[in-house]
Amino acid sequence: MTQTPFVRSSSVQAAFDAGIPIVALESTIITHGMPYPQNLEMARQVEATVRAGGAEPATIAVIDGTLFVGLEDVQLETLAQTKGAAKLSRADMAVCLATGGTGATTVAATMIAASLAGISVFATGGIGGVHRGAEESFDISADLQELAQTAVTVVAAGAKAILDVSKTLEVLETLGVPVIAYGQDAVPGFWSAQSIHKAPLRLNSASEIAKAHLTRAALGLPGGQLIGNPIPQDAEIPRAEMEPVIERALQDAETRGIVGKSVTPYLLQRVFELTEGRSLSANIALVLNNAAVATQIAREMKNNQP
Ligand code: PSU
Ligand code: MN
Repeated sequence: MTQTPFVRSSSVQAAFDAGIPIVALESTIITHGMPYPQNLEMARQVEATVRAGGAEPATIAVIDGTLFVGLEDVQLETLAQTKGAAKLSRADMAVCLATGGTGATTVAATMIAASLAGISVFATGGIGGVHRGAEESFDISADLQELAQTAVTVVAAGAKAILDVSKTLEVLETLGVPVIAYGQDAVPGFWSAQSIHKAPLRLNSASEIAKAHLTRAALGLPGGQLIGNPIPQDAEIPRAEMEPVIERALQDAETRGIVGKSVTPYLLQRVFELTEGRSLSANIALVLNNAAVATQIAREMKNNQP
């Protein structure tokens, strides 16, 4: 085994050495969250957004037993077309590495890799959370525990609206995770900017978010922050329109006996079908918006570092 359990791409290593801010990006959204070829277009656009904002993107994935922090374009292209990639969370990453496997990292696994590689800011679409009916299924994403223990600021458009958002917020509060809405009072509703859930915290600038991250570290508090960044209004699908679609997708998942890791990918795919692709356009728009905000935070983090 090499000294570090991960490999930085040459451009991520160069940025790291030069003190250029880096934004981590996940790969489950590529392999399990969106269909090909839109997934590849999205992944490339997200990287371009980060670069345009003056930071270096680091898309994270396990390929043939190596944990890559930063992918070459050809690796991104291959991954986007890989059918059998595993979906890696905290529980699965070591086994995948030890057996030479290939897998995409969820929010939880991406946070772990980012933290190992010295990256403090990460942009995704929406985090995993407490599923509806969790009182029966016990299905609660490992993303929540990860936010409680790994010091990475995660920029998302809220928890995915397929979840039980109230319960997700309760668990995050119990775990001591700051849930910060960016520039508005409500927790963003993923496909819609607003929601019925008031955010526990609100900040209005990237600089305040960066300072809050550094202050948590100074206080010796483990864990990260969840930033709820609303989807741009011209790209949103109103909540009233999405809710019946989500209900239908949930029913279909139950009828088909979908459980465990497959639940989120199934629901996203079903919502895509039921909205005739509109959910995908919204999802891409919100990810790009999150990448732009994460880039600003990463830059502020560098400016404010002791
Ligand atoms: N954001 C998206 N689409 C996705 C995801 C996030 O817009 O597919 C992925 C993330 O990798 C997140 C995962 O960690 O969905 C949640 O999966 P689960 O509910 O099984 O924990
Ligand atoms: Mn789950």
